Amino acid sequence: MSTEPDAALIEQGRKLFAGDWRFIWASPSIETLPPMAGLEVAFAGRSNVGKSSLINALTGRSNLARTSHTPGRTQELIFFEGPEKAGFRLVDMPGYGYASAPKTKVASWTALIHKFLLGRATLARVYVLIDARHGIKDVDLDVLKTLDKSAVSYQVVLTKADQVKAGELKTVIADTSATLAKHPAAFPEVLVTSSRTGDGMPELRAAMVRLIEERRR
Ligand SMILES: Nc1nc2c(ncn2[C@@H]2O[C@H](COP(=O)(O)OP(=O)(O)O)[C@@H](O)[C@H]2O)c(=O)[nH]1
Ligand SMILES: [Mg+2]
Repeated sequence: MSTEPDAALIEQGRKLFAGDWRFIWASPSIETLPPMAGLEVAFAGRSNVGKSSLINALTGRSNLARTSHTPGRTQELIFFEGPEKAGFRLVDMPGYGYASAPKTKVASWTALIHKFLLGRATLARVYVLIDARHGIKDVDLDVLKTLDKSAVSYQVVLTKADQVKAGELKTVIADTSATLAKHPAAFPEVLVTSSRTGDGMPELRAAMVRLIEERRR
């Protein structure tokens, strides 16, 4: 399956994300999730990988999702809703792999992340964000394993592509693709993005339009 979007999808994606996006809900626990409705797309990844920045870049809003220089700040699932009448939401997930947090806290966030990924019927896709400077780490593999067990389609998105040289980027794409080849449930293609330059945003928006269309057929 090709994920190369055509011009019409790119334009629909631009329109969808140019609309009015707003914060609707924050859940610190699995018991306090919003009622299931519409479609949800979640962004998962280590603390500081660029999840909140990506949501801001997608929606063209500088401060919809709160970004942070201090890793481990977002400990809740944060829901944003778009202009689509039938309901389309983005979910900013708590970061995992935050080494300096207390162990019990890390355990409870990890449980929250894994429970959400496994048990949410409205969750249509998960984008697993990987820092282009670092590639896939062991904590990321744990999340990929959980996703393999879930019914959710998932894809890896490299972030901060502006921070690496073209040659290094090629290597990290090849290494990431090789890892994904061992995860048949994952999209084989890796999306390359930079929230700073906007690279990859049109393609990512188009991919979500395609997902919405597939689900409504
Ligand atoms: N150079 C660069 N920095 C980025 C990019 N995306 C995020 N950052 C920075 O990385 C840090 C963490 O970003 P944030 O979105 O809060 O990460 P989160 O913890 O995954 O939500 C912030 O200082 C951002 O400015 C990017 O595409 N390029
Ligand atoms: Mg964040």
